[in-house]
Amino acid sequence: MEDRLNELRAEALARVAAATDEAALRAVDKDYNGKEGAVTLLLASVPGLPPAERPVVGKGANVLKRDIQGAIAARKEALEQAAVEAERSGAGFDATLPGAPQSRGSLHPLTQVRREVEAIFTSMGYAVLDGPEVELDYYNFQALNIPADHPAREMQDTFYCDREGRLVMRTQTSPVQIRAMERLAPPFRVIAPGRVFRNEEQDATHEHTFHQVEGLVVGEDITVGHLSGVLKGFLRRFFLRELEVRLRPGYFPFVEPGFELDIRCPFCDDGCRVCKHTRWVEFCGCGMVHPRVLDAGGVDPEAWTGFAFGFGLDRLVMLRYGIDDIRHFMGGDLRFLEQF
Ligand code: FA5
Repeated sequence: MEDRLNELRAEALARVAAATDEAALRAVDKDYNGKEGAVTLLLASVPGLPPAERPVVGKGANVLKRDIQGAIAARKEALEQAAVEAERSGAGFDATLPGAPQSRGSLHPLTQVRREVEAIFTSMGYAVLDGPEVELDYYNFQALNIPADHPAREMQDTFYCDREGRLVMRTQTSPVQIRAMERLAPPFRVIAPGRVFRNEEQDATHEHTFHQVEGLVVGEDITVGHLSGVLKGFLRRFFLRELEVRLRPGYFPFVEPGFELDIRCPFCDDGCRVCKHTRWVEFCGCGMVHPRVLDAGGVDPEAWTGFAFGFGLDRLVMLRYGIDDIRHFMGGDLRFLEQF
């Protein structure tokens, strides 16, 4: 039996030494260590051997198996090394050629601007919150003072996720207002940026999937003055100059009084395409948090007041970069994305 082991060893190691590629090495491994390999079969025969021979052959075969595997690994490395050497010293190899160019990716403009918005609000003491994109009808509508049969539901065409209408793709980031109140004890200030969805016809300024940034401040004696001061402060930091703003009455069931806040067009003095020649650009919906909404969030409306706002992030990015069609954002066209 020991002769057989020596024979196999000599044979296998000679084949490894003679192998010139990886396929040949794999064949050696299979022929000796594979399922039907010579060493494997030898090991399988051990239980049938006379007791005195069993340990010698068993141990010998195991050592041989390891040695063959070691020789294969060493040979493989030597072959690879040789291949590299050959390529380096061969004609046509030019170590001075520049490497293959690596193209560098960049963050989506919506991500860049969202981070900037977060940084500005964080510096004003706001926490940044997140909320689910698939939301309960309760948070998206009911708790925001929009009961099931309320006409305001028609202002935002909803994608429903189930037949019962209990789960919706959130149509606004406002549900995070309720989630924030449930979780945080006043006073607090938060923003909640995120993706929202509406079953709307798409055009240059409307997408079915877009982004909003919600803001909510709850505290003692909060007033409309605080609301307009915060938004003005934000706009100044974002556009790096003082932009005139105006509040118009606006209806949202979850605020009272409610407003639309417009900003003076950042692009012109006397009317242009962006402001549709009105010199004003709509910026956001906002107002004082409705007592019923405070109540739904578990905040005592007798003790606390608050303001809330919600603006479209996509439209803010469009204003920043002069982008004329919102559909570029999700169009996946690299020529658009590479500019940022
Ligand atoms: C709201 O969604 C309210 N939740 C805002 C709010 C929050 C009011 C807190 C009061 C207090 P509105 O439907 O107007 O409001 O949408 C807010 C902003 O989202 C708009 O000003 C606009 O910039 C953006 N927006 C609305 N619909 C679309 C759309 N289809 N595509 C892109 N942006 C949109």
